[in-house]
Amino acid sequence: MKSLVLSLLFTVTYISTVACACQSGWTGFRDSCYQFNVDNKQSWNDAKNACHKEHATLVAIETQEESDFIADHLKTLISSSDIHHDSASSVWIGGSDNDTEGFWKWTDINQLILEYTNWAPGEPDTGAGDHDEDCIGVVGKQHFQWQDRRCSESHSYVCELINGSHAVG
Ligand SMILES: [Ca+2]
Ligand SMILES: [Ca+2]
Repeated sequence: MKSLVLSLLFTVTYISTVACACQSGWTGFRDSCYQFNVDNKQSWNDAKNACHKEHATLVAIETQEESDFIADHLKTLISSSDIHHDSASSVWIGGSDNDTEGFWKWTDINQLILEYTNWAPGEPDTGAGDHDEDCIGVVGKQHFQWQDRRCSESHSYVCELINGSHAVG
């Protein structure tokens, strides 16, 4: 009887862990679910609003592991012919210095970008002096490291649902 209870307990625990997966169209990593919108190109603001409609945020990349996960996933989704072109392989993430020039922030979670950064060499360069590159994109040609870019450019984007795996399960 005791072993039956234990095995039931194990089964219930196992099923509830598996059932707490991401919604269809989203991919789980750690405590978040991610939606990779590579065929839908938007300005940075429109991309952010599109994530909000999904009750999610424009992705905040806070660790090297999360960065590797996203880069690896994007490599499988973006065609190799596009990967060498800035405009074809750029993907918006949730960082900007819209509020205060030079202070980069994960806007949706209102957190200054301090501990982890992954700028491409020479970035951020604020657009060669005209100070209007206020939004962060990752660029395939540069191994999905970060560039500051003009927010009005249309690019693919990644949404993140923090604790999404728990919310669904
Ligand atoms: Ca994150
Ligand atoms: Ca730049």
